[in-house]
This record gives sequence, C-alpha cells and structure tokens, in this order.
Amino acid sequence: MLTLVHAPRSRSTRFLWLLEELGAPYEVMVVDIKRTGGPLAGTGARDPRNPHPHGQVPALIDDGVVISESAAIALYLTDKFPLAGLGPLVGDPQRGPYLSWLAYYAGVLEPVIVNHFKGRTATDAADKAMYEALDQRLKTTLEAAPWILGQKFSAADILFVSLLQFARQALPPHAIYDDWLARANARPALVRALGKDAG
Ligand SMILES: N[C@@H](CCC(=O)N[C@@H](CS)C(=O)NCC(=O)O)C(=O)O
Repeated sequence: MLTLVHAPRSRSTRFLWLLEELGAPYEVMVVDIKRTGGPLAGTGARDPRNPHPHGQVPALIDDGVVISESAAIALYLTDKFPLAGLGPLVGDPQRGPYLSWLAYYAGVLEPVIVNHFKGRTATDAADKAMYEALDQRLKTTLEAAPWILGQKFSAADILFVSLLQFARQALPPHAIYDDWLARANARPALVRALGKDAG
C-alpha cells in the first residue's frame, strides 16, 4: 500500500490529484508542517511522524521506502502505474520531453517563482530575465497544444498547474494560463482529490 504524507492545501495536494488520476490504492498520513501563517499554521514544529528528510510534504512511502521531492514522486508514480498513461515510459519518444519538464519544474520553476514572490524579479535583471524566459517557454508550449506534452494530459501538467491553483499570480495574466487552469480544474480526479484534501 502507498502512503501519501500530506498536509492540507500544500504541495502534497497535487499528489492526491495524481493518485486519483492513476486510480491507485493509497492511504493518507496527515502531518503538521511549518507554515508562515493563516488558519492552517499548526504548531510550527516538525511533525515527528513525518519521514521526509526535512519534515516537509509531500513524501510518499512505498513498502517502507520513502520518496521525496515532487518531481521524483510524480515520475515514481507514473512509472509504477504505466497503464494509466499519465507519464511517457522508457522507449516512448515523449519520455525525454517528460523528464525535461519534470526537471525544469524542480530546477527552474520553483526557484524562479520563489525569487518572483520575494520581489527579486523587480530588482534584479538576471532574475527578471529568467522569469520572462519561463513565462515565454510555457506560453509557447501551450499555444501549440492543450497540455505540456501535447494532446495528452500528464503528471507534468499536475506539477505546473498546481502552482497556478495555489497562486494564479505566480505567472502573468494571460488567457493561455487561465484556459489551462480551467481545463485542469474540470478533471473529475481533481474534484475527488480536493474532497479529500480536508483542512
Ligand atoms: N522541493 C520540495 C518542496 C516541498 C515544500 O516546500 N513543502 C512545503 C509545503 S508546500 C513544506 O513542507 N513546508 C514546511 C517546511 O519547509 O518545513 C518539493 O517540491 O516537494
């Protein structure tokens, strides 16, 4: 049995969504995490039950093995449930683009967006250029097709769209992003996931 280590309305919510999309059997371990404020702020302490190396979420436990980092968990799950078709497998020509987008999410989008929210894109030319390049690359990709990998929805869409669900202002106003968000939000698996997000 898979266990998702989860905190409501956090980066682990996207894995309730992916697990629902996959039709995978799973259980949820709700843990407390440090939050900056708001009604879900909790104790502010690391939850001793959380096996994540930094006490964060998401983490996935599969048969006693802990997997952490969103991009790794996405790849692990889509490989584990290949018949669901939510991530191209080894041998598929889309495998390379899929891995590239997962790595781009972790290695580029996360730091670029954090810099944006810290105001650095307003004060630092290099950070501004990286943010603009990210925006341009995503827009060009979504102008060509409805989903990141083309005609087929994948776990890569879940990683990127879940950022917009959490903070639409992370990317500039544009109908391409709003339409992408609306297409994703209409997916029944997301509705089921949000029903389980509890918090
Ligand atoms: N790079 C990690 C980031 C995980 C992360 O920042 N999780 C936040 C919740 S959205 C967290 O657990 N924060 C509590 C903490 O950092 O102690 C991933 O993508 O999985």
